[in-house]
Amino acid sequence: MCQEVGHILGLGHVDEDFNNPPSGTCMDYSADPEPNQHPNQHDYDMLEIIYAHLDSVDTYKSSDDDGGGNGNNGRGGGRGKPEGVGNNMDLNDPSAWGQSIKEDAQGNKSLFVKDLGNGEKLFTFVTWIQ
Ligand SMILES: [Ca+2]
Ligand SMILES: [Zn+2]
Repeated sequence: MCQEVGHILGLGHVDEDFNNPPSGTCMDYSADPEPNQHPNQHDYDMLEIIYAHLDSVDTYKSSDDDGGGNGNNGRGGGRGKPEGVGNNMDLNDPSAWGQSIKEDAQGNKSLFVKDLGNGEKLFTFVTWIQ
């Protein structure tokens, strides 16, 4: 369960070798699962990187600044997806995701960013399940 939740959050497998020494994280395949029942520090470090807040936009604060709008003003009121964003894109088509900026442990592209203009960016997280 720990590994599947890790996948959902964007983590890959440490390795898929059941017979090497367990590495102490639930993201490792192992015939000796006892030491592998929790995330390790590397997993938490990866989550920090994946979910790093890299821009200066504070959506929580902006929802206070604009009078607590909830999306009806067309700019999203600071919460959730701004109205209309993505309506003209086929997000099932990877070419709509923009530039890849991160790879998972297996080297698969796992995070994309597309600049939508007007200070808006679209981030697409891709989880590769094996
Ligand atoms: Ca292993
Ligand atoms: Zn897995």
